[in-house]
Amino acid sequence: MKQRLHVVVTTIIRRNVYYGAARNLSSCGHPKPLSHAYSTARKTLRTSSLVTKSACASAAILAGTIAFCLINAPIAHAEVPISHTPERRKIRLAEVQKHGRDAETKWVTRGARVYDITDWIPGHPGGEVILRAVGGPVDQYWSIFTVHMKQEVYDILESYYIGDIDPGDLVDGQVPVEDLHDPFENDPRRDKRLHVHTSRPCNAETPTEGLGAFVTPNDIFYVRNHMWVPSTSESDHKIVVELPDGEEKEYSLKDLKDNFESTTVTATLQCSGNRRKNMTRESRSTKGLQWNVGGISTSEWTGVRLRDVLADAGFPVDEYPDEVRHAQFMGAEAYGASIPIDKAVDRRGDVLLAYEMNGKPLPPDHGYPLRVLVPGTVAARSVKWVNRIVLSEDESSSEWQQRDYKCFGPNVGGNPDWSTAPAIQEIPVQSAITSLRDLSPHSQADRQYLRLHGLEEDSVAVEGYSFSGGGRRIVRVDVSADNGRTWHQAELLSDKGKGAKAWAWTRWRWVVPRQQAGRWFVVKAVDEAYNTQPSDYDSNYNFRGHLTSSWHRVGYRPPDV
Ligand code: HEM
Ligand SMILES: Nc1nc2c(c(=O)[nH]1)N[C@H]1C(S)=C(S)[C@@H](COP(=O)(O)O)O[C@H]1N2
Ligand SMILES: [Mo]
Repeated sequence: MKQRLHVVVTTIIRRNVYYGAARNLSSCGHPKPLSHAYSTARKTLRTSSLVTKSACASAAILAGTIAFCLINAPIAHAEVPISHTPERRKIRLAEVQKHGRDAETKWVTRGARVYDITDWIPGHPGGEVILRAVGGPVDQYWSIFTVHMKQEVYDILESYYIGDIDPGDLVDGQVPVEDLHDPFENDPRRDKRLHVHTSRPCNAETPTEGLGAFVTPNDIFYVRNHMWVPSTSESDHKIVVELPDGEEKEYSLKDLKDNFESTTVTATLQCSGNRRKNMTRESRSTKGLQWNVGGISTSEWTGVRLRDVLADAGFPVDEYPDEVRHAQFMGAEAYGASIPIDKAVDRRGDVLLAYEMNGKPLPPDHGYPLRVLVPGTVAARSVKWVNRIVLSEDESSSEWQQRDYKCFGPNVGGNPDWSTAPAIQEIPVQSAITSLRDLSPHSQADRQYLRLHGLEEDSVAVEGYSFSGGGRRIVRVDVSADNGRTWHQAELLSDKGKGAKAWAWTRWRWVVPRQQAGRWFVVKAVDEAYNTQPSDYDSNYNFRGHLTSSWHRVGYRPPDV
């Protein structure tokens, strides 16, 4: 209840103090209106959150009430005389460009209008990433960060209006394409074998050949980017650890490599959207990228233990106060997420600040030069290009922690109360068929393979992966050649991964005489807690298609003979 209250009140504060109070101040002609209100409200919240929950709630109620009064009070300055509003002046694009990152006053454009957002920047809820847009248009960024596409945000921007772009600089009323800064300019070239869903930002599946190997080759490891690949380098990259009392400690990559023991962990990462396409096909439409079975890959990750770094930064990793509950991670391009503190400091949790994949520096798409690796947890928490860690009572405030990567009941529509479901962390047991292959005793290679399995007739070789969250081992994989009427146990391959628990997938295979093969092959796995996968999709449906893990079915047609 208190938690609910906290969230509700926080929302009131955001809405009213941030927007309302700020807007009122701005209409009085206050010089530092919005960012001021924003930062004050955010600081109050942050500090109060570490006192006690009830104190926080009262502080929040008070602030919310003040804000409510403010927003509902008659606005004394509502009728600002026309002469007080800034002149509508014509501004050349070349002049806008001079007000970039290094300029004293920073401008942006939206459509054909120009804004001086200098005062807004320090309080921007999305942080410093806003600087990417200054000196040019925000339009292309806002179409990536769609959280801006609403009246409240347009109103904030309008309060910084200073003039219009000179029509001579526009083509069809728009800023010409060559003057738009390309957010994706730093994205790398990618392997052609990846199955691409979107390229800007890049979202691409591991092809079948990658799903067949225990360790996925780096260049065909699936890619899931919400935005662009930020430009970072090993020599410049820094990571800041912020302790609960606000104290900060900074590390360069060299500091990490020189001063901490390096560790290697074999871990599978699975996107919570893996197999979403299966849910859409077998139940109904889901919102999100339609991943098939390739939103999952495995690597040998090398890095330093997060636990060791937190201890070095002064955090008592074995005996910390109950109020510290989450480790938040920020990525250099603005992505963010958090994990429970217990996982972050668990001796056997193997959470790493990783700088290598399969013995090579992380590729740009996978977080170069540094990413978090949270084994056994949904991949959305393994933040790439990580540059800040905050230990806090609260989860990350990012939309990927608060308003996405959560599951709801099959009946819940597309506009849920996000605060009512927990953020996905450990993931459920999963398995999929990645290949069906006909074997014939007439082929010499097949004949040898068949003999290994005690068979001499035409057969089908079935292969795939199985995996469970939390380091839970796979203990059994059940397979069926007749759509689940009769079952057999697949052979589990005994690949050895590194790490304290079973963080990597278990590959399996099965060879079955073709005579027994019906229309559908099916697989389901069982983990060491005897968790297993749901048989149907309807009962497990959620509108975002997260954590699709129902029995995987693949159609089969015998070859024409
Ligand atoms: C130029 C004027 C801008 C204004 C007035 C503005 C305003 C805002 C506001 C009000 C929010 C909070 C929205 C909410 O939570 O409901 C927000 C969030 C955010 N903004 Fe901006 N923004 C601007 C530019 C940008 C640009 C150019 C970028 C990226 C290049 C950006 C990135 C973000 C991100 C990543 C978040 C949200 C992060 C999260 O949910 O954790 N913003 N912005
Ligand atoms: N900084 C950052 N970290 C991120 C993401 C991102 O977009 N930006 N995507 C997350 C999601 S949803 C997934 S599934 C994994 C994908 O990691 P990969 O691209 O290395 O496979 O990264 C996670 N970490
Ligand atoms: Mo993901």
